[in-house]
Amino acid sequence: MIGMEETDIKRVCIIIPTLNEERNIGSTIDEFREEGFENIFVIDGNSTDRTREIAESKGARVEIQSGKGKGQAVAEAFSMVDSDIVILVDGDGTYSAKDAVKLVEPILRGYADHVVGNRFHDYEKGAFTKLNLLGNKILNFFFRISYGIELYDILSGYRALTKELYKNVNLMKKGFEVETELTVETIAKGFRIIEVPVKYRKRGGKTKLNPIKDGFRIGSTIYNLVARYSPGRYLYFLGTLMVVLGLTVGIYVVYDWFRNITHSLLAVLTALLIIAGLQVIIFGFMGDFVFRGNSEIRKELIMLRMELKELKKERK
Ligand SMILES: Nc1nc2c(ncn2[C@@H]2O[C@H](COP(=O)(O)OP(=O)(O)OP(=O)(O)O)[C@@H](O)[C@H]2O)c(=O)[nH]1
Ligand SMILES: [Mg+2]
Repeated sequence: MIGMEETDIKRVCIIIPTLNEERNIGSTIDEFREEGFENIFVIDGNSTDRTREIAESKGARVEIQSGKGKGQAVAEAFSMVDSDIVILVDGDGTYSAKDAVKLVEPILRGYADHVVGNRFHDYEKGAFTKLNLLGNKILNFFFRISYGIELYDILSGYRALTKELYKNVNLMKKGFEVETELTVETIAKGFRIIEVPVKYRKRGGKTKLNPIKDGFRIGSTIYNLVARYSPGRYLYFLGTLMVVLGLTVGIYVVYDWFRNITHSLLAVLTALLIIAGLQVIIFGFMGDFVFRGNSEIRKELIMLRMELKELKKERK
């Protein structure tokens, strides 16, 4: 394989969550094998078709998840594997194993902890339904304005993560919010995330995703997790709202004052809204400052803990 040594390939585990994917799981595993990956882990959601049988016959390790949902499956898989790097990929045949090297390279070179395959550069006709494409664009836009981070495909199912990261993400969401949560956990804990372009093919077999229900769930997850990344952002918003309101009332007060009409109470309200609003923004700013410092320290502690663990292992 171009760009990856055999020793590097051995450091990678491919994790595939599946639920009734008998149509695609076999070819998905075959493709990764062709690229040289031997460590393949299928976490199955109790499929009622031949998914597990096929995966096992292809030599993958297969486990049945203890709970329900893709999110729970991913969290459980992270606790069961121990490789330096994991690649997370859907078992529906939509991603190409040839792109795996693109995901792993930035990690091997040491400039990312989390690499996401961006599907929007090169997708097959029909791979996204119109609704899914629109929903994806809206959710990514919503993510960018909420977090101020330039990512364009936060819901991609194809990504690579370092051990430091996947052993330390806190995954509470059970379903299709898992990609959002993985992304937010990465930036909240101070790890580096980047995107690389990947191919995206049309799905064979039935989707498990409900675009409306899951779309809204993902949207509310993006909003609800803002506090994990930056608690101050809520306050920026509130403060800005107060200042804008204050300015609006203020303009009215000044306008009338030129016409010799005085609104004393409204003038007081204007001053209060603007001053309080500015204070709320400053509180948000200070809150963020403290939070970011903590997040740096947390990251350092995580690294230290991992290094200690490795040391202990070596001693044994
Ligand atoms: N273990 C497990 N896997 C699941 C579960 N739900 C979905 N999956 C798998 O997660 C992967 C992604 O699910 P998809 O239905 O393809 O969802 P999607 O990729 O967001 O949507 P599409 O664009 O329709 O493909 C697939 O490999 C599914 O089989 C679940 O509850 N448990
Ligand atoms: Mg899919």
